[in-house]
Formats: sequence, structure tokens, C-alpha cells
Amino acid sequence: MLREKIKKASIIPKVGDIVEIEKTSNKTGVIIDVKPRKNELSKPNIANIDQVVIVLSSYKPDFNSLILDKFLVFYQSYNIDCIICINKSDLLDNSLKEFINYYSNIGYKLIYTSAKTGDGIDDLKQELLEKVSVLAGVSGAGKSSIINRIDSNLKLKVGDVSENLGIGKHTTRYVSLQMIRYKNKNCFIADSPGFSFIELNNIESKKLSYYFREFIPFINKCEMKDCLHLHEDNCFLKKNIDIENNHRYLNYLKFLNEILEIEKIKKTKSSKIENNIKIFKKSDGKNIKIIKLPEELRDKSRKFINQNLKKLEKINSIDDIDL
Ligand SMILES: Nc1nc2c(ncn2[C@@H]2O[C@H](COP(=O)(O)OP(=O)(O)OP(=O)(O)O)[C@@H](O)[C@H]2O)c(=O)[nH]1
Ligand SMILES: [Mg+2]
Ligand SMILES: [Zn+2]
Repeated sequence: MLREKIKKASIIPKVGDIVEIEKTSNKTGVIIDVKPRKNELSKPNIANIDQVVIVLSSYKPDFNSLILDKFLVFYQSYNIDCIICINKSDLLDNSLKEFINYYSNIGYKLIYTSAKTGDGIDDLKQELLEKVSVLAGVSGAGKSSIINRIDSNLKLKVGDVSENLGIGKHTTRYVSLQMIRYKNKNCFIADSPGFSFIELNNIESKKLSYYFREFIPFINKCEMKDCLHLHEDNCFLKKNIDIENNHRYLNYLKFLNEILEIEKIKKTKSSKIENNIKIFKKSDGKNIKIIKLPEELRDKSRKFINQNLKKLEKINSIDDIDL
């Protein structure tokens, strides 16, 4: 139950929120306050986390570096620490493992687990100590299975992976936070519904390359400020990596294209809005914004304005108005 005050402030409590509760009986209570959040995500829908464990599987669903890089970029853009967890290590072949190890070489925390055999589960538990972590990743990767393996008292629902398509069936529907004890310490771990679609619409094109951690030492040496490492001359990054084969650079280009498209759309939208807004100053220095009306409505509106504008106080010059 929620108290009126919170409803009025339009705060919708999320999993992970720190809240104040007023007891209404021995077993029930109402939330009377939601404390300020240190961070919050909408995918998964959770607040106040220390880290995201990105869970992908080696096989069914098959590992995909584009998805991994997108998850990494997305969470880093929220300034949230990431751990990469590759599950179903019982099905992992050596050449794929070699490829994935690249992520540990460039400095990411990388853990291989098998919820089936228990391999790597203790390594993962070690990373969860005294932290609030959320497992996020594609459906069917084994997030719920991992949590069940971490604590056998938990019986989270586990689903099949479609035999033909090799994709999960979206078994987990809600974010749920569990507290587990390990080495006499508390760990909070959240399960979440699988997803693979992520929009990068909160990221600026010029900042994207900073979310590819191995690019950072080169970025500041590019000749152009805000180099996009695309067609620019004297791009130090491009000179120092194998741009034809570096899969992370190729993924970078795909994301960059996506973001540039989003930026283009935002720009046309905002210039359309700007073209339709007339700003004029009041005597107190504040601006008033008025939306321009379409041609056919202007005559009517001029009459209306002449009648009513005098009533508006403190406008510098009525002659300025051209609606
Ligand atoms: N071979 C193998 N199968 C696994 C492993 N972990 C999970 N699975 C299987 O993968 C399937 C999906 O597991 P879930 O735990 O439901 O996956 P999930 O990531 O929670 O999926 P959603 O809730 O849909 O997001 C189930 O059939 C599990 O038995 C593993 O380590 N090895
Ligand atoms: Mg699940
Ligand atoms: Zn560059």
C-alpha cells in the first residue's frame, strides 16, 4: 500500500528502493516515503544497485558480441559497474572461450559459470559479497538458474529454450530481489526478465567511444576534438587498431550509426518545434514562449490577442508579437 504523499509526488517505488514504512498491523504496512535513489534503471526496472552482472550463454541462446557490447555500453553510460558472466560453460567450446577471453584482456571482470554443473558459481558469489547486484541479459541465458544454484532454497521459475530457434521463452516476468548469506556476509541479488533490445538514445555520439574501455588511451590523441573515429583525418584510434577486423570497432560503428540516426531525428524534431515558437521578453527579463498558430488561425488569434494582451502585465512591446 502506498501513502497519499507518495502518490501525489508520482513516485512509483521500484525494487531496490529504500523506503520508510508505517506499520498498520503485525504483518502489514504502508510505504510512507521513498528515499532518494543513488541510481535507477528502467531495464531492468530497479534502483540503488552497485553492479550489473550481464549474463549471456555460450550456446542456446548463442553468444553474440554485438549484444554483449550493447549491454556494456548501455550500463556504462549510467556509470554502473559491469561484470560479464558467460553461463552454460558446460556447452562452451574452446575457440569461443578464446574469443570471449578478449574481454578479460581489455579489463572487464569475466566469469564463466554453469548453473548445471555448479562451475564458477563460487567465483560469482565472491563478486556479490556485500553488494546489491542485478542479473541482466537475454532470455534463456540462465539468470534464474544461476540464482537457484547460488542458493538452493530459492526456487525461481526456470524455462525452456526453444529447440529450433535457440531463444528463451521469457520465463521471468518481474524483477525480484533476494538476500543471500555468503561467508557470513549479506549479498543482495536480483533476477530480472530477459531482454535483448536496447536503445542507445541517452548516449551522445561524441561520448560513445569512451564506453569502449580499450579505446580510451587513443581517443585523446586524435587530432580533432570530439573525433567520431569515422572519416576524420589523423584519427589516432583508427591508426592504432585493426579497423577491418577488430570486432569491437565494428560494433562501435554500428552503435554510432544508430546514435547518429537518433540525433538526426531529435534535431529535426527540435528545429520544427523551435520554428513554431515565438519567444519574447517580459520587463522582468523572463522569456515567454508562445506557439505560432497555423496561417488559417492567425487572423482570429490576432483579434483575440489585441483584446486580451493589454491585460497581460509587464510585456515589453506588444508590436513585437507576430503570431
Ligand atoms: N546446459 C545448461 N543449461 C542451462 C544452464 N543454465 C540454465 N540452463 C537451462 O537454460 C534454460 C533457461 O534457463 P533460465 O534460468 O530460465 O533462463 P533465464 O535467463 O532466467 O530466462 P528468462 O527468465 O526468460 O529471462 C533452462 O532450460 C535451464 O535449464 C547451464 O549452465 N547449462
Ligand atoms: Mg529467468
Ligand atoms: Zn579519432
